[in-house]
Amino acid sequence: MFEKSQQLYQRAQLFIPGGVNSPVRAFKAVGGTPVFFEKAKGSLLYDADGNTYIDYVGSWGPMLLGHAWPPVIEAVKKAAEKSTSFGAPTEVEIELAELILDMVPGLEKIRMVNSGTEACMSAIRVARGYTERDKIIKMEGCYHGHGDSFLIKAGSGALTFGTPSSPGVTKGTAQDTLTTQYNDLEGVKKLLEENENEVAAVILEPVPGNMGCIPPAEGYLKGLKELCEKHGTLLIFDEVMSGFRVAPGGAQELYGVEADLVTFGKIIGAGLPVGAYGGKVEIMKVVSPQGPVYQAGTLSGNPLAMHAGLALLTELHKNRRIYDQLEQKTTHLEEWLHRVFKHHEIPHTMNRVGSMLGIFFCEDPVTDFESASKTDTERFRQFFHGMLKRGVYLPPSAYESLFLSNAITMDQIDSTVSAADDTAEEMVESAKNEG
Ligand code: HOZ
Repeated sequence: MFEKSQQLYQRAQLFIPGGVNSPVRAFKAVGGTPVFFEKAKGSLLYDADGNTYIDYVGSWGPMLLGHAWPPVIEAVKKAAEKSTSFGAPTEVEIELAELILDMVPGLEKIRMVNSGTEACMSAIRVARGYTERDKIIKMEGCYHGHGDSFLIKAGSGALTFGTPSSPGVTKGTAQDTLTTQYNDLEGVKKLLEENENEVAAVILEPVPGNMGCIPPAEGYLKGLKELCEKHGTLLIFDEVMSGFRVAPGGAQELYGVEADLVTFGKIIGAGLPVGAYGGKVEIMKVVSPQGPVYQAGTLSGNPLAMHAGLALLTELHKNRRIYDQLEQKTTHLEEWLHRVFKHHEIPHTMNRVGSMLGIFFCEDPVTDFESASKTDTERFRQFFHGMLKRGVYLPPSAYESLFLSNAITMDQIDSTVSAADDTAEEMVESAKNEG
C-alpha cells in the first residue's frame, strides 16, 4: 500500500536529515513510513501510491476551507504572473493588514514575517525591547516554533522526540526562559514574584495544539492578563494554530481576553509560508524602522502569500456560518468517537475547542503537559495506523491536535467513525491475543 512512499523515504534520507524537512513528519512517534503526498483537493489527500485519505491535519491548521480552495488558487496564480517577490512594498500588504486588524480584537499594528517561528521570535524581541527586561515565562508543552528561547520544555516534535529542551541552545538563553504548567495561574504568579521587574513577557498558546488540544480553564487567560498588568509584563498569545480557527478573531475573541502582542502563522497565507505579529501602537512603535528593535526579511509580505491570505480571510470575515458548521462537524466527530471508544472499553479523553480536537488514550482529564503525557502512546500508534490503512489521515503524533476543514462532509465524518469502530475492534482483538 505504501511502496512508493517507502522508496521516496529511503531516497529522502540520503539527502535530507531524517528524510524530512520538519521532524513530526518522519512518523517516529507512530512508526512506519511517512506518507508522501502528491496532491490534495477539499478534504481529501492523495498519496504517491494512489491512496486517498480524509484529511484531519489540514497542513496543521490553515486549510480551514479545504485544500486548493479555488479563490486562493486563483489569487496565487494571478499574483505569480506579476512576480513572485519584489522585496519592496505592495498594496496587498496594506489590504491584508487592514483586514486582520478588523478581524482580531485589540490589534492596532501588524508586521508580516515568514513563519510562526519568526513571529514568536520577533514578538519576544519586541517585548524585551519595550520592557527593557530579559526573561520570559512559557508553559511546559507549549510550542512556539524553533527559536532558541522556546526550545525549553517545548511541545510538538520536541516533545514527541523526547528532547523538549534542545542541545544547541546556550545556557545563557535557556536561563532567561522560565517555565510552569499550562492552566496553572499560581505557577505564573510565583515566577513573576520571584523575578520581580525581570520578566518581559508571558507567552503561551491560548489554546495549546502542540500537546494535543487543551482548552484554557475558566478564568485562566483573564487571570494571566491581570497578573501581567500588575507586574508590567507583556502577555503574548501565540495564535499560530488558534488564530482565525477557534473564532474569526481567534482565542482573544472566543474568550474575551486581549493580549498585548499576538502572533500568527500559516493561516494568514492560506497555507503559504507566512507569519505575523502585532499589538497596540504603543508597543509596536518600537519595531524598526519606526523604533530600535530590529527585524527584517526579503520575503516578508510576499505577494503570493498576501494574495492567498487575503482571499481566505475575506471569506472567513464575511461568512461566519463557516465557524458554526465547523463546530457542528467537530462536535459530531467528537461525540461519535467517544461512543466508539466507550463501546470498545478503550480509556480515553477528548478535548475540543471549535474545530481543534485532541484525542488522548488516558482516563483522566487532560489540562496540561503533565496530564497530556499520561496518554498511552502505544495505543495512539495502533489507532493512527488502523485509521491510516482505512483512509483517514490523523496527525502522526499523540501530542498534536486534529484540525477539521469545512470541506469535510458529514458523510466523511461518518466514514471516519466507522473506520474508528473497526480500528478499535482490531485494537481490542490484538490486546486479547497478546494477553
Ligand atoms: N510542529 C508542527 C505541528 N505542531 C508540525 C510542522 C510540520 O511538520 O509541518
